[in-house]
Amino acid sequence: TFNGTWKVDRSDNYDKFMEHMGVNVVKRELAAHDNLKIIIQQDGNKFVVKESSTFRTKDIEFTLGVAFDYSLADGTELNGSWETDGDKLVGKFSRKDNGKVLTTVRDIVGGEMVQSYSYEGVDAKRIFKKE
Ligand code: MYR
Repeated sequence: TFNGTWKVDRSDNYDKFMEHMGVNVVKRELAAHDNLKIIIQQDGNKFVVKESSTFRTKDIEFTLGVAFDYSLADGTELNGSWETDGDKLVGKFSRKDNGKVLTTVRDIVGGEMVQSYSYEGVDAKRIFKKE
């Protein structure tokens, strides 16, 4: 289950990934220390995600398979949805500004939540520990 409070512990290739997404260096340096915390509450197909970081706090509600809007901390707007694939959550989102696709997967590995991101052939991961 993904339910719980997850705090980012470490990231892999996140700077390169953000650079590829077009995030400027100042924001990337801030994002490297964003203290991202994600509280996930799943009830059947419905999710409430409470995101907080040094950038903002944001509540997101979505239903599996139903597209919704989401904006990144730098203002980039996405539209897409999450689905399940076995025990994983797979998200497919498109950028509204250029139509390009960002895919993301959440998986629980050894008690940690691993979130992978992929955009135009560049991959990154952020790994969260349960609080
Ligand atoms: C959620 O479930 O947390 C809300 C929806 C998340 C949508 C996809 C998030 C992608 C984040 C990519 C970060 C890249 C920064 C350049």
